[in-house]
Amino acid sequence: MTFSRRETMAAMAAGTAAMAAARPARAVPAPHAPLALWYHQPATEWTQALPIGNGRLGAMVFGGISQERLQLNESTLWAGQPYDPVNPQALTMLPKVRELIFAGKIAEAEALANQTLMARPLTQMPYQTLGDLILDFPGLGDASAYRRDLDLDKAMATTRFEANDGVTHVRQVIASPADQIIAVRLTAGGENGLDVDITLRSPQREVQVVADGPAGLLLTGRNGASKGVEGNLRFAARLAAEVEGGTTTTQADDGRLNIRNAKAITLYIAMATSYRRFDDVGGDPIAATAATIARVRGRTFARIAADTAAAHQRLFRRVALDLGTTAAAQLPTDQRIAASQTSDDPALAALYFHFARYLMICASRPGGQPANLQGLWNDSLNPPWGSKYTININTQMNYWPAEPTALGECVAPLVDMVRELAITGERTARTMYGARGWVAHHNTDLWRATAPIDGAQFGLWPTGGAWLCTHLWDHYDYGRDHAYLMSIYPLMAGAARFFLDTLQRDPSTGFLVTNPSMSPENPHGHGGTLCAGPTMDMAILRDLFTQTIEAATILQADVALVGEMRAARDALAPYKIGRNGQLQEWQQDWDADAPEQDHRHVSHLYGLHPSRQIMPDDTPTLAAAARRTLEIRGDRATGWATAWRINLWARLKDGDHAHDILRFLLGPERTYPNMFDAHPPFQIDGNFGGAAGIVEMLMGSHGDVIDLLPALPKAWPTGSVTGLRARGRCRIDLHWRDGRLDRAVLRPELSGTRTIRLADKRRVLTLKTGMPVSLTPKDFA
Ligand code: FUC
Repeated sequence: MTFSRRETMAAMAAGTAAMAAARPARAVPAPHAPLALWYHQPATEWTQALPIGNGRLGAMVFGGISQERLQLNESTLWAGQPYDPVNPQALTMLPKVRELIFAGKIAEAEALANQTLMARPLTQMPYQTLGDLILDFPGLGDASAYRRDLDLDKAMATTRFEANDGVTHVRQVIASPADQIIAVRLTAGGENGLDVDITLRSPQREVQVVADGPAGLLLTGRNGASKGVEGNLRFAARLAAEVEGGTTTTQADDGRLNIRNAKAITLYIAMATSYRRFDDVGGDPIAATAATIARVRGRTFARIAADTAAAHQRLFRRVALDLGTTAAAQLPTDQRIAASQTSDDPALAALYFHFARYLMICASRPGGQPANLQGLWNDSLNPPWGSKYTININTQMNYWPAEPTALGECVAPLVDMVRELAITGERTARTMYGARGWVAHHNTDLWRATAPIDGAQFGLWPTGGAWLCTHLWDHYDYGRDHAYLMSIYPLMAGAARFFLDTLQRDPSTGFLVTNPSMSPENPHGHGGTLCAGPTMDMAILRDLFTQTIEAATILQADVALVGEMRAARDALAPYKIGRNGQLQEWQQDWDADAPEQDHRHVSHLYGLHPSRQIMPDDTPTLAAAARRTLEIRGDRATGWATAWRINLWARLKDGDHAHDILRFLLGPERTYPNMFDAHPPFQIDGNFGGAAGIVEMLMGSHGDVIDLLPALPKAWPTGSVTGLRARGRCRIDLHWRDGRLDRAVLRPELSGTRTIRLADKRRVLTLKTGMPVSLTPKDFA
């Protein structure tokens, strides 16, 4: 695609003056592949650096000229060690707190809960940085023709510039899933060769850096304590340099490796900790990193890079998205973000979508940890909210785009985490509630802590594990793998049993409700945040019971339990519409009294999205009430909360409203120059939630119903998406023109009956495995 000079100039003028000033004299064109983030200048801040990752090892690449920094992460390097935060005192005090809540004495209940029902310690362990790899290039200063980029398709970060002597330097960085290594390739085109001084550093404890053979470094250390939980993880980072030509001197005394006059250099960085499982830190990171380095010896950077790209593309290339391209797409990524509030740049939304899929593949791979609040990337020992797993929205949001954008494999770490939470959560359920099954509250960490933390007004919410179970079910519903369903059914049944044992009959209505609980983090203006039976809990439990009943039915299991779940589900408090026409957040019509009318959480809309209990076509009265709630809450919130609103408006089929909010999300207030989501500060959920919102605008998958272009905004008149996935193993391609569907292709991998909806028309189809079906608007006449 080509653009006139006028178009390009107009797009550039929309960029900020500051950004324009940063441009070097010699402009470098955009990379050919549009699926790249790229910049004219090195990163000076972490939120300008570019992320790479293989699910376990991560690095943020700064792209400096005289000094390159790779900030390093290993996904199991958290503070602390296995610990038990369960508070046995809770069991005796629970009845009193429940009684106070039912009596409306919320402040008293909250005070008592804070004294007696909370985890010890009151805070969980943070995810932490491992440290940095620093490359100093003596003699390099100013450069021209500078460009750094992150190729989302190759999964490679590249920095390229011309030094003063005219020599072209190229630096490539990858994170290989197959070789479990970060690899760096340094080349310089001139006669003189490359000089570089290499160090590893870490802010952790007991850190030592020693020479590791003639061209290597070994950094070892131990993690820190947090809230009285002593650190007991050992970790290692091992670097090996393969130098072509030149001389290498290892200065072991100050942990430096000096290389002079090399033709090219490949660096391999292996990292590991002694973490084996949430209850086992018996691993040997020194041996593990040695084995990893030994395995890559004899391989080449080119080979490892090709394998890395192939492994990445196997997932990444499943989906293609074209929302149209304008001249703005020619600009560097930071300038596009800066200009996004006024420019016409639909390709920026597509780039954001692809970046989210890239991040998912890099942060969440089978066998590893799930994506935490910062995915895999964190430069701090004490990051915001501990960079943990907040399971009252944030972790769930991370995984919203995974199934519909054909990244079901990436959900495996989340499923594994739930398997472990069911173990720790069983003890929490028994000891603190006297209940069967298992429970997890609003947060967890590497050690799978499940007791309520941070204060009753944030943490005393028992529904986090139940919400995660809906993701277990969704993974089944998209893939329909019977053996998988058998393996997760006990987790779902365990979560359901906890609520069968702990639901309370509301004395004023007779319905079953959770108590104590809250509508996550939103004070209701009647003495605090705690309450009985918030709308969100009722909706999550409706899903949990329904899905567990369905699973039991498919597996022909647990007849007695199914009966209990049916009875409980039918006795849950129903949705209510309040005096302002809104969907009520609490059992009482307190919404208008709540001090924060624009509160970021919209928990009571869970039934509209991510769940499908409320749908404009099926439950129009509730959908109208949900719409009223959204209008009252407003469009702009923290990053993730903004992203949630996009999904909600898309479910209401208001594409233009959803797009307005998406535009705000893509702007400089909610997106950093490296495209990381700004809560602020950085939190990755908004990236994933934003991508999920784009999917919701284009395709809806609800039970056996597939909605085609349910919320297409005017801003994307012509475009296409291929490879989306609907429930029941069906792939979907969509092409549209002038705001109308042109053609849809369904590619079923399982036979079954589907209702396809296009606006208010519908068509019932019998799909056959492996037989694609092509539909045009005429098929809906
Ligand atoms: C929840 C949200 C905050 C933040 C934190 C990590 O507590 O209310 O906004 O996202 O999680």
